[in-house]
Amino acid sequence: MTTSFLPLQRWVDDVASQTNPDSIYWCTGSEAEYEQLIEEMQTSGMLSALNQDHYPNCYLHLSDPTDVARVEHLTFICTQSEEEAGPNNNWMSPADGHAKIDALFEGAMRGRTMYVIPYCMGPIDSPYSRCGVEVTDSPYVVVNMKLMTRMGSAALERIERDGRFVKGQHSTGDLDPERRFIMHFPHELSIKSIGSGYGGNALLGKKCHALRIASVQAREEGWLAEHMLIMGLENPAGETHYIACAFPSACGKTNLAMLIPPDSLPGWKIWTLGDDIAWLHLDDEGRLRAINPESGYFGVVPGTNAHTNQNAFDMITHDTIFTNVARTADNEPWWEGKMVGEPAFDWQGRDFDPASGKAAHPNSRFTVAATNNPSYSKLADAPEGVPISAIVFGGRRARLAPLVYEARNWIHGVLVGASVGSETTAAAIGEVGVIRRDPMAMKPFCGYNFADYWAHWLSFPERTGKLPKIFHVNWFRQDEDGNFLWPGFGENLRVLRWIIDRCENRVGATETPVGYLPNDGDIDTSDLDISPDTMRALLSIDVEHWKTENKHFGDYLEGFGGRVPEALREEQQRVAAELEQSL
Ligand code: GTP
Ligand code: SPV
Ligand code: MN
Repeated sequence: MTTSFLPLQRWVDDVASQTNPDSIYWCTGSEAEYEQLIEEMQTSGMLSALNQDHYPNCYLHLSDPTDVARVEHLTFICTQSEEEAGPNNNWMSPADGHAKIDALFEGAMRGRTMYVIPYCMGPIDSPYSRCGVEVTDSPYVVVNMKLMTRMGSAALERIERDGRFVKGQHSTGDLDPERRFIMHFPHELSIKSIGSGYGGNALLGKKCHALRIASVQAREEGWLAEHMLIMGLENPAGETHYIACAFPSACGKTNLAMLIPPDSLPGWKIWTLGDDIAWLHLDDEGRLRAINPESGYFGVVPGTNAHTNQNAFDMITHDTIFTNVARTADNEPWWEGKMVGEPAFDWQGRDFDPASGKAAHPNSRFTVAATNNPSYSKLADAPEGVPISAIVFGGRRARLAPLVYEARNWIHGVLVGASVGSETTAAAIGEVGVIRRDPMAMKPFCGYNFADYWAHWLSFPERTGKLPKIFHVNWFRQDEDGNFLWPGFGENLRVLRWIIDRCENRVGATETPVGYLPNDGDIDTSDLDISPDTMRALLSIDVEHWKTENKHFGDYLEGFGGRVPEALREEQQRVAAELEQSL
């Protein structure tokens, strides 16, 4: 297979003459192709089969020990002006970016096969979907793209019909961190990535295309590309509300998206539409609708067990690729927090020795098709997407943020999103557990200047009167000893229920300078082992702490200079003034 679409054929030829692969293979996306690649990777040692009796069609990939997470310091946005990329991004001019990375691509695929992967982000027949083509020398990338996207012949047909696609050029190179770069050229609709085979660095449809490139297109075209899960909540009366939630990396999106209702909330059902990315458009009636551009999950493994999330636990017992987990003596995958079995070999394939650290890497991941999920919603394939009732921001905050609060209006909601701060996690290389600003959970993923991004968010009320309400949640508040105050996981539905009740105007709330808080008793805690004091602590606002936080955010805005929208500054100052007036 090749293509009748000349610009694509020409680009593939150009990449091939630069990188010199031994052969070129156009992916069709068939099951047979997937099985063949899995077979070949077992022969080459890139994958190993896990216990096929207990984990049928599950395989393990151990990455290079220096290549285990996203590399934000090596990720660049290449635009003519540095201002356009903004202080939230690393910047290079397009000329410098190409020169730097092209030198590394020179001959990089020698001795290897170059795979051409046409893919479609979003349902194949949705007007909201966008296509791309990734060329890569990694068969591991191909099988992951097969699970994560609509990949192969149907996508190619759409590209030939539409006449446009995002170009993604990837090579694992020599995996030397000194020769690793992820470059984005938003105005050329192109991505070049070399030196990593891991997740968001290498599966270019995901963060590179569906967030960084798409966020730039979304701004130009009047929509939003966000780091959000999409889920449906069906109440016992059979009514379903859809919500979209933005939490930073490894802060609970996958778990929330496939939550299992606790026994105390009989009759509720949860439907998963997406666990990581949402594309949001206004429809003809002015409602915000979401599609999930992906069709699979690349999820955090550690912590997954029958108590935290039985759905996720079951989902990854078959047809799953594991990356960087440990293994038991009888070749089952193992990770910290699995609660059953014990590790014999660690994530580097060595005999497990507790003295050399964790058995599974903290950012070890599973890749599965979304249809593996017991709570998969068929609407994930609906071309028109689903209408969104609420947008929910969140993060890991040991102290500051209450369990839940509601923004007063859209402008305040944009402030709430823009001021998301969260403790860093193992999803990116760097120190873990330090609080950093992560506006809308998009710090690593917004392809342009945050100041312009906030202005774009703020422009929505001019276009519709039907915007969803905006909330903030925090499952991670801790006591003095570092214990989580809130049980989390399935019990989070109690909080989501309050959010839906607010959207339906079924419940009151207390107005504070930082937003609306639940009234005493309005979050149902029946059957929960949680004291009224703890509940009050979870819903309390420490005014002094909030003043400091608000001031920090004001200082952070200064870093974006005159580009910061006036309305956002005014809203931050309004909150500051009201905090000053409260006791
Ligand atoms: P990315 O895929 O990196 O974007 O992350 P994500 O937001 O999908 O994170 P995920 O759901 O995979 O959760 C990451 C970690 O948070 C896991 O170790 C979970 O066990 C933990 N976690 C998820 N939900 C909760 C919760 O409600 N409470 C607590 N305490 N931990 C949680
Ligand atoms: C994240 O880090 O937010 C992820 C994992 O979802 S990766 O695909 O590696 O970016
Ligand atoms: Mn993510």
